[in-house]
Amino acid sequence: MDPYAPTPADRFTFGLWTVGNPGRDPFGEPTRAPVDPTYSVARLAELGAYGVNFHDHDLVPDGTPTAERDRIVARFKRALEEHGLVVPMATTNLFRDPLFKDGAFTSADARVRNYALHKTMRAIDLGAELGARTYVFWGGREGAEVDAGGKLLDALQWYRDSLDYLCEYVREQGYGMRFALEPKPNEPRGHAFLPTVGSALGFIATLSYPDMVGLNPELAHETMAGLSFPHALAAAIDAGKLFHVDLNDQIMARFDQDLRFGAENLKTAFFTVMLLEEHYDGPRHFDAHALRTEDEEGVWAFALGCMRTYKILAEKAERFRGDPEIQAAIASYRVDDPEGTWPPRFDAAHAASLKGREFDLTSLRARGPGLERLDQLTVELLLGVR
Ligand code: GLT
Ligand code: MN
Ligand code: MN
Repeated sequence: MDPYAPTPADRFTFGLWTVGNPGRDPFGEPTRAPVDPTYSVARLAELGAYGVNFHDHDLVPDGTPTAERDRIVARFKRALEEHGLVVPMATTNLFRDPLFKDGAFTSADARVRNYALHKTMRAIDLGAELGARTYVFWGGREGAEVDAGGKLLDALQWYRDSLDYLCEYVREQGYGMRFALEPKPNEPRGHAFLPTVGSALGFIATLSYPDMVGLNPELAHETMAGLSFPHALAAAIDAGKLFHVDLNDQIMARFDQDLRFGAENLKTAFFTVMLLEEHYDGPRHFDAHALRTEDEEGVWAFALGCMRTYKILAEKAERFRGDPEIQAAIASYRVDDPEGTWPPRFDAAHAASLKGREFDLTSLRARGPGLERLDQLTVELLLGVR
């Protein structure tokens, strides 16, 4: 048996918008035909995926009459059952419709803000109907190109008011869902509100139901901001806020690429997998799409590639943890202090003695921690020669 063949136990998920991406870009028309969501369900199940996620509009186009909506949902549910896929996460498309051009929850027009709540509640109902436990908020249009409208502080308050309202809605409905905010620094807006994992973490603490709200960090988005994704993940894990994750790849300081997981930076992907394998038990969601050059076969090669690379890196992570030379190098990198415990317990006497302690600064300055060798061992492990 192929050890890297994905199975539902691996909990890999894709968005309908990912494998259904038609290969449109700002300069060119789609290169692939639209895909029926039930076809994506069948093909993803065949490849060994666990689930599929969607925006309201991916499944039920905006403006669909109720009877037609119910027919679409029933047909989709049957496809999920037939192919054994689940829907762990759902979200709202608050960026496609031109009325959201200056924001949804942060539009300066209160009618648009109310419409965003209206649309999101209906989309939450749809997610709940299909079993979603996590609800993602990617603020695609929440941002600005110019600040002459003077709404910077109001926008954050409107965003907060909207999330508080929607938390109340989910509680009142008894859906038991959690919200996951997905930061992104820019694109489509010039400057997005809540641009990074760090800013979203600070914002969550100001909400009325902070326990219901966490993060959906995306590898490409932190990379676009010039930040390290493993560092962002660690911050989310440390805060108990890693509710979901968007895996893909990205070249730093470029337009949003959403490349196949591991396509660009294998070391970042490796340390991402290490953290997830040790600290996260939710779905491994790929928010990426096939290159615009590809035909349909390229799409399924892309999807399989994301999952295989994750599994190969998970195996490498296990080897890393079991590699005696690597573990010895880590052990000698981390040094205990024989003259003082860590963490120190503060009291006045301890502080006085620590202030009076003589440190051997010369030897501390001279010590080399061995990181060059340790990192090279990691590279050789990834290259398959150990
Ligand atoms: C869109 C975006 C993603 C978000 C999706 C959820 S939609 O494709 O680029 O990063 O996760 O709204
Ligand atoms: Mn993205
Ligand atoms: Mn995403």
